[in-house]
Amino acid sequence: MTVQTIKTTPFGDQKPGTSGLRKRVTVWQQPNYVENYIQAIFDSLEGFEGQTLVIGGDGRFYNDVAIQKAIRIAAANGFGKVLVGQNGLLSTPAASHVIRHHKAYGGLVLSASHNPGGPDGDFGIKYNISNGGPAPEKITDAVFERTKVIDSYRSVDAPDIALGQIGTQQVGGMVVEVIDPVTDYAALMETLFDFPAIRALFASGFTMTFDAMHAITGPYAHAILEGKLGAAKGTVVNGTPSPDFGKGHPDPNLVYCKDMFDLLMTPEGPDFGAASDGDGDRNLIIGKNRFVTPSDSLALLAANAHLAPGYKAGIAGIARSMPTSAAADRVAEKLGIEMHETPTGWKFFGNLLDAGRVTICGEESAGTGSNHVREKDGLWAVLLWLNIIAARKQGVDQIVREHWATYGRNYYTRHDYEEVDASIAGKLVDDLRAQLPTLPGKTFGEDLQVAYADDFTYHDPVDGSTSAKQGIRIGFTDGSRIVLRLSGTGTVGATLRLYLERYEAADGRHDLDTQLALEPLIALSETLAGIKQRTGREQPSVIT
Ligand code: VG1
Ligand code: CO
Repeated sequence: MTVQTIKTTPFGDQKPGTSGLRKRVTVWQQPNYVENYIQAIFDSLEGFEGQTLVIGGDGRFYNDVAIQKAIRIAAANGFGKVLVGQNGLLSTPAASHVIRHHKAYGGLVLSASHNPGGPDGDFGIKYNISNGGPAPEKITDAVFERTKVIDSYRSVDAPDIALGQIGTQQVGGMVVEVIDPVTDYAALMETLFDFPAIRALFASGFTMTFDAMHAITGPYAHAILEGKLGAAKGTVVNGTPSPDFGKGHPDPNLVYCKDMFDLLMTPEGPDFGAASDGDGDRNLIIGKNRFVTPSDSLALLAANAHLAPGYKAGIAGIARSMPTSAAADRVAEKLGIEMHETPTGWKFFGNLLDAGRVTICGEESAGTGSNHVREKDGLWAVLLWLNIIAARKQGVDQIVREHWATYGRNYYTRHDYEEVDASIAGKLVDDLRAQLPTLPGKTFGEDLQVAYADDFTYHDPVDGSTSAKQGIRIGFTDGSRIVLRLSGTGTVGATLRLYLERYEAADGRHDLDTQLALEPLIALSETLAGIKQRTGREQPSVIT
């Protein structure tokens, strides 16, 4: 094998965000852009000679091109083996499982998740470590530093791998094994959930629709829901991955899954609806006449997890990202288990999961998962919901209502302002941060008294690391919260995310319209931050 060392010059913009490096496809298409980034990752790692690297992506445009480059660079850098999903496909949770199951050194996950794909869309690359989870900040910071000074990368002169062909091939001295992307993952799901009970549920006439959004979960959902669990053919819709997601936006929320929501609100509709995003790590859950907010879903899954065989011994603890509602905190309190609040992004859950301190984690952005992998997992959440429905013999609406009647309800919404001018957004956050010391003790309106106001700093209890400036929190004495932060996954301008929460006790009113219930907080956040006034936007781009 002849390793070539090829000269290159650095790009200034290869800073990984909340979940890897995400850019417009046209940015990735610049000569050496992919090569620089992958070489910078390998330059930031040690001891991988002869080890296994997992590679797979969500099938979006440029996936195949980037994978061929990655394989050659891996060979030239001395990896012993690459495991790659057939046709370059692996959902993000499946990639996490494959890394763990095959004891790989790490993996490259190629995706821009819920962002649109295609020649004008987004593409991304993320590095995951041997526990199967996203690299911690220590590594992503090192990668960024390396990208600023990189002057060469290594590759081998070898033909493309036949990604469609299951089995073993060679690139230079390195073995490349093309694996079925679904098999290992489906087997794992079977160990966690009561498949016979879910099969019986479908056999009894229970109906569901699962929208794969033309993205990665199609093959997984076909194999598991329709194949192993006997859901009717046609349960999975938009189930063939396409490079541009059928020109859609593979983000499973009420904006992009409006048709499914409407269907679930009609008497003729199915009993249960779910969807997942571009790379398969998010989930949307809608029961008949009942949308479940992701924050509530986290709390409900944690409270009922023991009904599934994989969690029958109970859960060790729960972690949620800071902007996620405190609904799960009440479950943890009742169960007498640990509760952790972490910054946004799954990489912050890894240490807690590895240390066995938490079993279930979740984010308000439609991400839930457990210690079975080190990524959030869309289909896992759907299967746990099905397991709970089968075990409790109740519909989603009834399960949700009983939960609120026990724990109270956390009304919750997120308002996103997308593609805002970055300097306006930055100044807005800076100005709000400057006001924070003056807020505690102040009362707004009749009864909104500020209990604390800060910019969230996380102290990782496992490795002692600190992550500062993770988002502004303004908490009130009645448990309400206003949270504001800038997105770390956008590719154009800045996205402002405003998160609002209000607690209503177990014997309180649980049937209010969410936006109305949160109206005083929405108005107060405009007074404090002035998003509409400063950006000139009349409305948020997305309300979840
Ligand atoms: C968003 C979400 C965050 C999630 C991240 C990656 O990040 O808010 O909760 O972990 O996307 O999800 P940000 O920085 O834009 O708010 V995915 O499905 O892109 O891997
Ligand atoms: Co995703």
